[in-house]
Amino acid sequence: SQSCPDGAKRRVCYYYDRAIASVDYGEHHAMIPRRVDMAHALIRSYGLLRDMDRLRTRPATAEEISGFHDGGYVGLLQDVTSEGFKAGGEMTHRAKGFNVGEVSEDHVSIDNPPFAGLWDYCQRYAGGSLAAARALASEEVDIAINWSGGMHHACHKTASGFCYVNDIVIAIMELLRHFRRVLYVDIDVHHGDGVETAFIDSNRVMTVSFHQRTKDFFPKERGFVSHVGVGKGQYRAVNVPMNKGMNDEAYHGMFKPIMSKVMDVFKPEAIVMQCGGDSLSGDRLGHLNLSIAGHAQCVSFMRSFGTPLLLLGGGGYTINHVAACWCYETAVAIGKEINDDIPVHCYDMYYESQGYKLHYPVDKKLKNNNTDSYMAQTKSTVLQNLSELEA
Ligand code: V1S
Ligand code: CA
Ligand code: ZN
Repeated sequence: SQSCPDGAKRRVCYYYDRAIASVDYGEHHAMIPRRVDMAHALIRSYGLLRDMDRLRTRPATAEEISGFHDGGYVGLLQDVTSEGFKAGGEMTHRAKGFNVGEVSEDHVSIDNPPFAGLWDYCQRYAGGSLAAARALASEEVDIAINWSGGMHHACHKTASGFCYVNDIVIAIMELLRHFRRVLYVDIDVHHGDGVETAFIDSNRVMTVSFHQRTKDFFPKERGFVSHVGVGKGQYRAVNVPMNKGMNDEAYHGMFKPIMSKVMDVFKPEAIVMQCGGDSLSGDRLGHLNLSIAGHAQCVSFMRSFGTPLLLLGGGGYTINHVAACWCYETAVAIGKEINDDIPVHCYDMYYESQGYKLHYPVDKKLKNNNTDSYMAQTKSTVLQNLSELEA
């Protein structure tokens, strides 16, 4: 039976491409695209596919991707697939300028490695987000989902933070053809820098990022509360920096009042939400302490406004946690309650450490380093900035 807190059902469409499951960033890389396949397997075994339309589409073309990205950079991404990556050769030199394959200080791990099938991967996840945006613009659906999208760090001519093509910017540009104002909300533990930069001076896109902002945390020097946008975009970039250990209660003490005010002053006609699962408790890279229910409350809160909603993935490095989270959020989008017991399915062994339950416990020993006064100060500054947009 379908039920949901605001009493209204939503028409949901869902994009999934199994070719993404076999994408491999390299042996020790943190990003494991198979987590999207795990989420899909869970979604299917809970029977949720019956409640959504499947969005079948083609990969995004070079032309569509060049709507945001530099032509030379798009050419490089295509060549990584066709020629392979020749270490020490001309290709290495060319790729470095675009931040693909740059060797880090530790000389071991690379954030944006070149790998076989890279261009195909980018085309597929960007194609999903573009098709999702078009489905929302057609007004045939209320919510569109692409868990393989959400690559918020990619810039005009550079890869960054595991992201090569910024499917979010491409989807927002498509939405802007049909909607006057688009709101972007980013609950990934990292700052949504690529999206913020792309629309920094726009009065038609408001970007809001909640993120961990601690010394040296990626991306450095981004996402301060004082970064509010420029020119016509002034006060339309919103940043909510957080310290380690943020729990559900504290997070929602910020998220709900800030997002209510954003909805009030900006009045978006469409919402794009990046649901990175690295803000969950126990993530391998992030240090916040959200439960799956707390993370999903952000989705249900944004859903409750009844504005066309695009849900995207993003980070998430403890793969059983992120797969469980995106499955639960799919159920929230549909408006269906699902059982806490993980059904028997092809990936069920991954959930042994969480007792085969969807909802795993948060870290009770992790201290919340966000003091009441820090929270009050941050919230008050953000709300004050937003008041500048009041008519
Ligand atoms: N934090 C972090 C982190 N960990 C890694 C990493 C780990 C293992 C590898 F094999 C390769 C890389 N890189 C980083 C960060 C980038 C985080 C990107 C998050 C992406 C997202 O979740 O927001 C959206 C999908 N990079 C850095 O901190 C840069 C370095 C400064 C340190 C790490 N080394 C690997 C590169 C340079
Ligand atoms: Ca964020
Ligand atoms: Zn992240």
